[in-house]
Amino acid sequence: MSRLTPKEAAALLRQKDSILILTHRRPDGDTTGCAVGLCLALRQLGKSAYLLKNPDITEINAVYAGPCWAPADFVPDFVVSVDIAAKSLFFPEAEKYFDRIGLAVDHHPSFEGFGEAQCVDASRAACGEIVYEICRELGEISPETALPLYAAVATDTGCFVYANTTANTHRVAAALLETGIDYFAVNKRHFRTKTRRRIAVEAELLGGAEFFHEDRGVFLTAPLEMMERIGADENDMEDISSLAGIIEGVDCGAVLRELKPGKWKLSLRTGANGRVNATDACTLLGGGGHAMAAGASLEGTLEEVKAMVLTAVDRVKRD
Ligand SMILES: [Mn+2]
Repeated sequence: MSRLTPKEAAALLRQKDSILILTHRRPDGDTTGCAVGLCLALRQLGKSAYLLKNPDITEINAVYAGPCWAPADFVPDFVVSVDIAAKSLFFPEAEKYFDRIGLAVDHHPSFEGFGEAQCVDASRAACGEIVYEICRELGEISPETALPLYAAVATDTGCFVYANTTANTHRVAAALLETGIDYFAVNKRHFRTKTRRRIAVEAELLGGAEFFHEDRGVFLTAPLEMMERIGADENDMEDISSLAGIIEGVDCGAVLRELKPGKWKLSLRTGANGRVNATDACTLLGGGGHAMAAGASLEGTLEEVKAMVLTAVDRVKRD
């Protein structure tokens, strides 16, 4: 096991061919953009590189991945994971590669430390910032590579507004813009467009907000019944966890989504004041993530999972 800089990671990749890139379960813009960007940069060197087909991909991210999905008979010689922090985040078809990860690239403080080589930097807002550096070492970044990498960096920072955004995030974005990509279209699609079903979901979540900790904490809940009533699907739920953070005075937003009957996904978003460390709270619940953004999987009725979340948050909160 070795820790590599982006430059060393690029040198390792130069020695490899027939490369399979893995994204995480319920893929977001960061894991998808990283995988596609890296795949195209490797192909530019004449290598054979593919993404393992992720069955959970949503329409908004699928547009980037189109040319990269591996054919069913692809046999990789080297496997790379991007933006995957934990074994539990490997989707079922990816699990068989867990013990074969040659290079793990990630930016989560809770990264579990798998992979023969690792290129991990928890100071990066998006894994896309690290993959950008790797791609830059591999050669000149083409607009085709830059576009998914821009989507990675933009989406993990909520279009450069979340507290994880740094000067480096902007430097990476600037370098990607200079390749001539249509970033306006990316940003319009990800941040300035909502389906009517999405607007109905947001209205339900905000209308049903339940406050705790003297209005500094809030539960926003999306039970299956509500999703079915509205006709909302995965495509209408992209980045729904950021919704709690827009409520004035809230520094602990818990978004609970029922994925299957009695099985919930908690997304915890907390404030820059450090009152609640989201990773500490989610670790108590068997999950993990970043200090201000973490998650966990929970089982029970809505009332039961809310009680579990409240207990965990109470244990880690500082006043
Ligand atoms: Mn990420």
